[in-house]
Amino acid sequence: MMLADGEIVRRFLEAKLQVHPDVVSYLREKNDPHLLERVVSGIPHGTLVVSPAHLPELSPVKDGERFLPEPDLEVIAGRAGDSPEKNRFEDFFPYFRDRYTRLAEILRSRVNPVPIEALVRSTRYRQEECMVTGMVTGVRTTANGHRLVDLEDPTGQVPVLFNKGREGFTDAERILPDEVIGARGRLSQDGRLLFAEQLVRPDVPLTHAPFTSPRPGKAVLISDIHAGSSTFLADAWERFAEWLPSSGAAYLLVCGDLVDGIGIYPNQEEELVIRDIYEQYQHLAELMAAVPKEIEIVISPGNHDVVRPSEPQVAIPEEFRKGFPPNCTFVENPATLSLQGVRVVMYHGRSIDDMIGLIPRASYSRPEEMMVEMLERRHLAPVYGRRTPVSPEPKDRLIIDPVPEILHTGHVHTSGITRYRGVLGVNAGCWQAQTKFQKQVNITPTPGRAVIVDLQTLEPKVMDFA
Ligand code: D5M
Ligand code: FE
Ligand code: ZN
Repeated sequence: MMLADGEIVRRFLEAKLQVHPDVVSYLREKNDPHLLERVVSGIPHGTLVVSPAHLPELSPVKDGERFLPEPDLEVIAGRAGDSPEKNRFEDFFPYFRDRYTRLAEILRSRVNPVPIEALVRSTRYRQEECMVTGMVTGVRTTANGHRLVDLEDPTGQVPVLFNKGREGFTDAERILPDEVIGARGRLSQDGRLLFAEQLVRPDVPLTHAPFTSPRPGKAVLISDIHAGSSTFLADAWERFAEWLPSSGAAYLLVCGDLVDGIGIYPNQEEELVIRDIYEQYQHLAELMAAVPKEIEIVISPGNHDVVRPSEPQVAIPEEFRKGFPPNCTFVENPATLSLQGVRVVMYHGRSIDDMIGLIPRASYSRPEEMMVEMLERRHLAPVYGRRTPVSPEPKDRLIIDPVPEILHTGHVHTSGITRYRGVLGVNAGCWQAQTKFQKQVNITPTPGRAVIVDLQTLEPKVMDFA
């Protein structure tokens, strides 16, 4: 006996549900009364119309079949328009206070701090074990190889010494200026120095259990297209664009350096094939228009883009968005997205340069390690005022909170993947061959790669189109 359309519709109406014609024809084709019952009973409360999007989580549907899940994209932070186009804030005191307060709050689950003023003023704490939290206002390595830190909280400042003989000293070797840390230790007899026994970073909780999507969905992560550059790898991109429709991806995330820009470095004209900034974005628009329209594209800027360099960088302005298809969403740098509930922090990654310069044994060939450094500090750009310009807004938008499922960066043009306490870190690489500058400083890029992540398992796969 065949299931008739009328019967199917009636069954839904009994359950006070309307039903999309595609769902009716799907169920008719399947001709399975049990499947019909499963669908009806599995629809969430409050649903008015049953659409094809309801089906995949109820019955296993393979990618490439007619009923692909509908994309479910939400921008949680860093929506276009969130930040001012020009730097509005000059006072960095509120910025640092917010950074300290929020990171110290995260530390509070593991550190029970004494205000630094009380610590140094009162004789009560002399040679007692105690804890402090503070921002690193200065850090150096002593002649004997120890790490000496100036630690400051809103009440005062104290020097903290991390002995190189302590087990796990590499954590203190990596202390960066401006990061917020906790320290447990004993105060010297004169009360002028804290001998640290333990360093505590805000970090990702050990109990962090990443969310995974209950229904199928995949996201493709890329960055650093550098449209307009003479070193843009059109052939590799072509192969990527040919693969994309069959990838099963519902999302494409592009993490900055969309175009090569103009006037970014001296004599850049010599390395451009498109010398007009509008035309560079036009070219990018053409590349995006060739992406299947069912794929939601999220585009955030980087240091080569047309917006203010200080972070958070605003979304690409309207006047440069002509010709982009409607499936493009422009966001800020950084931005936090939800893809079917899986949270992704997109951050171009300029701070990686600063961290590689300051952290012993760090390398451009392993950008994933710097993503771990970010997660440990719960901050995308811990070092203030070097090569990463930050707009000192009253709320520090570069703090990593909440902890996402995926951290997506770019900028260094080398690919790297890591998993840290359940968080997947991805740097896909770039679409630009080695530039003259990178040759001079010995940066060997890994161009032509995309990373596809399964949102049900958070498993990444590197695709090489070079
Ligand atoms: O940066 C690509 C990579 O090259 C990134 O790791 C920084 C490095 N780079 C590029 N230009 C410079 C200059 N002028 N100084 C130092 N390091 C640089 P991208 O953002 O694509 O240019
Ligand atoms: Fe780049
Ligand atoms: Zn960059």
